Amino acid sequence: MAIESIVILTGAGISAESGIRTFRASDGMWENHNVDDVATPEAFERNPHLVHRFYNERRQQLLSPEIGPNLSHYALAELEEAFPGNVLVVTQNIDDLHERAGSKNLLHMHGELLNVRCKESGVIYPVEGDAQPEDLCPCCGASGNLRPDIVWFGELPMHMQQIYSALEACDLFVSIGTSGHVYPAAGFVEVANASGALTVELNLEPSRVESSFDQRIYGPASEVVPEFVN
Ligand code: BV8
Repeated sequence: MAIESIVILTGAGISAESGIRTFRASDGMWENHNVDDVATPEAFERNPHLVHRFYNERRQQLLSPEIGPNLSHYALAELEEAFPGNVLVVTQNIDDLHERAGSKNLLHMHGELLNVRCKESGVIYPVEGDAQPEDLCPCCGASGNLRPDIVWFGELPMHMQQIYSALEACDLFVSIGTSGHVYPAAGFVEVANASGALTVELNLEPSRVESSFDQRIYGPASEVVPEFVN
């Protein structure tokens, strides 16, 4: 079967070797923060300072000089450049490492750490430093309206229409560095299977949905991804 369209789903595992902690590893950041305290709309209503601080800490880490794309991010950007067909990266990650490695055809389904969003208008603004609840929103001039541009638990992920169309049309679906805990992302492999695509899991260890894949290759992303792509 000629491969003309590839969809690649990435999760926290692809950024692990760049120094960004995953969610469910032993040292995962959820350990010192309960998801319900920092990653739900209710948490933000209840304690916007805590939630902004949680994302400010992660933004500062992402912007620190020692954090950068690893070989797997570059391999995906090179694949997009070299492949004659279509390559779409759908990332659950909120970091900008795919962008820094050169990926262009990229969708952040869970939002972006380097942005904030006006709760009222939905307008998105880049943020470099720390964001605070008191910050005045540029579009409505009010404070308290700017929230992290993040999809929290219980919120609808972004770009879902475009993602499902791409999954239904793809010949190859590759999942990289995700544990298969979080839906709807963990269900994408089933959509790809239903559309007749070849499905491959590249991960450090079997994910929760490993049995849904046609092929599975395990090892660190910085080794396994460049090998798979080349
Ligand atoms: C929604 C932003 C509905 C926040 C995130 C019961 C059953 C099914 C679903 C649900 C349920 N109860 C609730 C739900 C829905 C819920 C959900 O799935 N909950 C789970 C936990 C049970 N989902 C939602 O709420 C989603 N929304 O369903 O909306 C709806 C419908 C209509 C209208 C309105 C609403 C929204 C989910 C998005 C939540 N936001 N992120 C933030 O980042 O702060 S999710 C968060 O988890 C991150 O985005 C992360 O990417 C994502 C998934 O985690 P992974 O990426 O997989 O990371 P993890 O640590 O788990 O795994 C890392 C993997 O990498 C491991 O497998 C490891 O082995 C591997 N690895 C490690 N090192 C390496 C490596 N691999 C390769 N190389 C290495 N070096």
